[in-house]
Amino acid sequence: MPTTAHDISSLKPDSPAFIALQKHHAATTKQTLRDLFSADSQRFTTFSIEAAGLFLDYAKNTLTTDTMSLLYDLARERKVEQRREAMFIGEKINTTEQRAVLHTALRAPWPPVGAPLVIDGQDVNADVHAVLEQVAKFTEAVRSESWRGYNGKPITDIVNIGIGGSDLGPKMVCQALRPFQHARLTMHFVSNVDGHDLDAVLSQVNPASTLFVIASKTFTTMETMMNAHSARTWFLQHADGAQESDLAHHFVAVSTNTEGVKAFGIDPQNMFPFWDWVGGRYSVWASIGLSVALAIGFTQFTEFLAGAHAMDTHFRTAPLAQNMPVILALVGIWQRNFCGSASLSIAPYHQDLGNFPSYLQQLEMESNGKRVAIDGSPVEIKTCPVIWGNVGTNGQHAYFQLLHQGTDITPVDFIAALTASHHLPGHQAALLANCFAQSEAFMRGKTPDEVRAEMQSKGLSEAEIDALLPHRTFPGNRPSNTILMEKLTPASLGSLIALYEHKVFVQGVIWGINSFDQWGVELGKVLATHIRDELIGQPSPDQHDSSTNGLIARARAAL
Ligand code: G6Q
Repeated sequence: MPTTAHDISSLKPDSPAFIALQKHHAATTKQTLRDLFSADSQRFTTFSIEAAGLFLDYAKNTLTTDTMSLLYDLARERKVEQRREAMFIGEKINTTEQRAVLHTALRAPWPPVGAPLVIDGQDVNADVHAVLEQVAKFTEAVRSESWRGYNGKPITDIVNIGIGGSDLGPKMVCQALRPFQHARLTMHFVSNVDGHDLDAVLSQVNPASTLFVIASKTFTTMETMMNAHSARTWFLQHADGAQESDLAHHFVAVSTNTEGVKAFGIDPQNMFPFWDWVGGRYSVWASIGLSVALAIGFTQFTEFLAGAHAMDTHFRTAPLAQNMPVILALVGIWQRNFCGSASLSIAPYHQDLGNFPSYLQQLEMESNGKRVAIDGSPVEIKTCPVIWGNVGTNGQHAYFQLLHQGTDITPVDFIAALTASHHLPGHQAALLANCFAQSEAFMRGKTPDEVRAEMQSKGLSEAEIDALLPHRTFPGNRPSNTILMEKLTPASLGSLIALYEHKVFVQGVIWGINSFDQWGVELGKVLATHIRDELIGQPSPDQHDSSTNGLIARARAAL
């Protein structure tokens, strides 16, 4: 049975499952990864799982089968299975906004299997299908050149204007699926209110063959509206002889706000709607994915959705102990709440996943960066760690030093595709070798004895060895997960994103927080408005401290 969201309090340190895990941690803290691997030749088999086209190896974490079974007890105590079902059937689990959370419905097959999903009297599956048809028609028209610019030129450049959830998803996915992209189309993404962002793109494109996709759930976000208005003005100034009516060939909108879209001057026929039950950071599957569908075509877009759906089905049906998102989440809980890790580094060993760490940064930190539980009580344990990272091998030549020898232990998620999308000989083996070598080195480290023997074999004197020994020793015992896919395709990417979405969900349930609101982001949306008015109008020094007043004064003198 699903639970109602209201009865969810925060995870308390005196919960029986939490106490059992604490005791277990205290009793096993001396265990090292080296010991665990030496003691069990089957460790890789025991602590790995395959699902929906992905393979997860979590053997390089300081945990045992006892740890996992205590973590499954915790998941059961926190009613993960019931809450999971509550999400899938459309209960309003986003309680602070009274909304259902149904990104899974965006990738459900059509026609729907089983009973229709009805939210507030609306058939969700039918709505989703209708918008997907609209997306299919439009993307086909642009790609086949039947949709053209105002003077008959085919579209060559697509500029997605949006920020946060209306930018990070489509940008990350378009980059990741670069090899699947239409040869004629170049994708651009503008998000920052800093005019340098839009300016850099406008300087590269021809207005007559450019399509602007204004992506904003609310259609009120300051950055997006300012960029959209500037793009509109630029178009009218730079497209030879273009009239207001020509804008219809070059501006389309993705939004839930029909009135706002109309007020901007975009015909609602050129608007791709979505719904308030789709959170911004979960919206790449909805019409916010329009830029993705334009880039890779609708058929491959449906493969992307199908990949996510395969992970949804696995997540919804697999028992806890055979459930990849649940396991990834629980390993994260172990690292965060028992081993004390404050951050998680994401290391995709795939250049096309370059934007994946910042995508995950929003997904995890905006969802689970919370300090009160669903019932309003303060949480008493740590919630979301800091998420950060960059592609391998680049990170190895920069911050991996800290991961190997720094004073904090930072778990790493390595992500790699076994097969490359290019044909350059040698590169893929070198890339994967680096990926596996790093996780092995984090796990094993290098003992003083090993370092001494190594230096002795190189003929260093004992004095030199003694001086260098502490610097060249690696403590090891540093945890990591490795996620592998056969190849980075629309389907495997869909599955990968859904894996992390569900991981975030499970962790939110365990901590007892609402993963689907974002009051901190909402705060940011209003904070700057007053100061902007003061920068360009009358200052109000009595509203601020001396530092803020000083900064405002300096900017006023320059603007
Ligand atoms: C995502 C957040 C946030 C949002 C942006 C853009 O979950 O709510 O990142 O996506 O602030 O909002 P709009 O799409 O409304 O412009």
